[in-house]
Amino acid sequence: MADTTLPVIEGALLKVAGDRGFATARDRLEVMSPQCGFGELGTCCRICYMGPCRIDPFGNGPKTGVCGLTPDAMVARNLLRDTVGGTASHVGHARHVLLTLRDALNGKAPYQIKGVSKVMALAKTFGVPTEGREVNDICRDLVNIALEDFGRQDELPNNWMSKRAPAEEQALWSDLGLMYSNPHNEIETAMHATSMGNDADPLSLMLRVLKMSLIDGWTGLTLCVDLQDILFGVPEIAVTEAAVGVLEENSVNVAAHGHNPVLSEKILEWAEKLEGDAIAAGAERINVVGVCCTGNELSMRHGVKLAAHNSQTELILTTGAVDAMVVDIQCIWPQLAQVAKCFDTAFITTDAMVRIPDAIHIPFEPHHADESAREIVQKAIDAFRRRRGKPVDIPRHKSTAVAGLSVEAIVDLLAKLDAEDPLKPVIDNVANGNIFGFVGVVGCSSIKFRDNAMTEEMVKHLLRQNVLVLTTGCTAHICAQDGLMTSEATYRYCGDGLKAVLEVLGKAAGLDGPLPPVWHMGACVDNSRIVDLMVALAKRLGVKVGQLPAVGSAPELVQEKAVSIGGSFLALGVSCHIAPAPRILGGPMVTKLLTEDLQELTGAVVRVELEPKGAADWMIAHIAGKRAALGI
Ligand code: BF8
Repeated sequence: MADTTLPVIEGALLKVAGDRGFATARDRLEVMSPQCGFGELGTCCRICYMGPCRIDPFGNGPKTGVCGLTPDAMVARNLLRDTVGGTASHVGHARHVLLTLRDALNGKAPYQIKGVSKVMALAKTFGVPTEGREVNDICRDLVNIALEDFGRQDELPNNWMSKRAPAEEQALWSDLGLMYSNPHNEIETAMHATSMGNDADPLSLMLRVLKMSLIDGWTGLTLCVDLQDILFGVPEIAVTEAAVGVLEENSVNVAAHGHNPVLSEKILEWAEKLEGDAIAAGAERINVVGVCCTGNELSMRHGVKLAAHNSQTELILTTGAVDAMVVDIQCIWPQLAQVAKCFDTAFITTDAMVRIPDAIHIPFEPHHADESAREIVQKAIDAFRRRRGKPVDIPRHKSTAVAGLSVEAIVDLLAKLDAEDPLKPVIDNVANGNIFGFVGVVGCSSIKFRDNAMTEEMVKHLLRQNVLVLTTGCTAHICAQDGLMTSEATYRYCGDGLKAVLEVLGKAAGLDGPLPPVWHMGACVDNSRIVDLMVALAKRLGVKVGQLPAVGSAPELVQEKAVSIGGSFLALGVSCHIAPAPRILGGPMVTKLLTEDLQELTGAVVRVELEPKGAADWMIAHIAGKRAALGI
């Protein structure tokens, strides 16, 4: 990147790794560069064994694959497989939570229902009777409705989508043939359609991309989050801290990394239960810290401190201060086991799907959650015993951060201003321009963009223009580490209109200052919370979601999951900024479809901007267009 504004925390972490002689992902990327141009354009196909085929759309080489597949079909097919990868990850996570909830209700898994209010709200949505019934019975009905979605073969609309998604948008999706029934069947169909000799029509393939993304949105995210809230509680506003400085030299540091709170909630519980053992081992306490999305889950519900986002995971291990890193699913770099080995850190995998050479594998499944969690925390205490007296190097940087902004927490807060009509203060301030618009800044942290602080800089440009930023995933870590989830950030970065609104909200929340301008709404699955908030605002205004002055942005895309999440925003009519470019540029028709013509289908477009200011400027202009269309 031309501009180097390396965030101070990254700088400190890279110095520790360098001082201690570790090569990092940056070094591995450098050796790898330049990366494959065909891959970047999306015109590399290795689906059949007549290939691999490579099309250079700008040169004089082959214009189709050996089978005659066109570049547009090739990029669309590859994009669909990316989307399947993302959707399968979230749907798998959702199903695991569903089965855990079912087993908990049947007394076969040691979890209790903590989100009674969520059970009641969902019962209303799904028409489940509540009068005179036990919470667990109501919940069993909800579980059965969810289970039906995973088993049905009748092609009737998916329960969760048809009851949770807004009706007008569903009518559009129905017209476009995007409604779905059983998510598993659709994942199978998409893999089948993209295997050699099936769908070769780029438009048909791109509609499949949108359909797969909707499955991600309504089953992978919404169903998952609804059920997680039932099991673990609906997040409430809480103050936490973020960045590597949350590690404590004299405590047993347990880093929970991955995505699924079914594991991390138990680790937290057993860390409390085994505190005495840790003290007996010479530690001050057990310090559970959060990494990536499971960290976000813990910070949202318990105020657990956030240690690192994805591109910092290997770096925090080089401090030598992490006694155990326990991981579940998704975004776990194999390299972590190698770094852990150098420090005698207990790097513990727990899911049969995530086996990594040199890791300690302790199978964790909900039926025996307590036994496994106890063993894992015990391993951390043992590792602390071995670490005592050895040098650690923990950069002191950290920031306070406000987390826990679930839609329910936001509405509760707004109800203090207007109990009858909680969304009215927001609507009024959007109408008068104090809130110019909303951007959901979501997704990953990428070493390709960290050196110019892409996310932080882009967010600051948005705040100056009175845009409220909603965030999840690793971008939430980035914002938290940079102090963007503090009252000071409101004073320092926001335009006057947004500052005034946040001052009123901060007072209502009982904070010492204004509410922060970047709202931590959770993990990547919690993007459904951003959607829920937008749906509620649109409903209150009587418009479609796509008409709101709102945009999505994934400024540091890494994972397939971010692709399918982006697709779910597009299907809702919410335009998305993205960096780097998705791997479609070798297909001119697909590129035009996503950047222009999609406007005619769903009302949304994709925009690639690689620099923070360019990205913010485009979003501001796009929001201005939406405002003008609304007449505000
Ligand atoms: O689901 S933001 S790098 S940790 S994919 Fe992964 Fe990306 Fe981080 Fe969470 Ni989301």
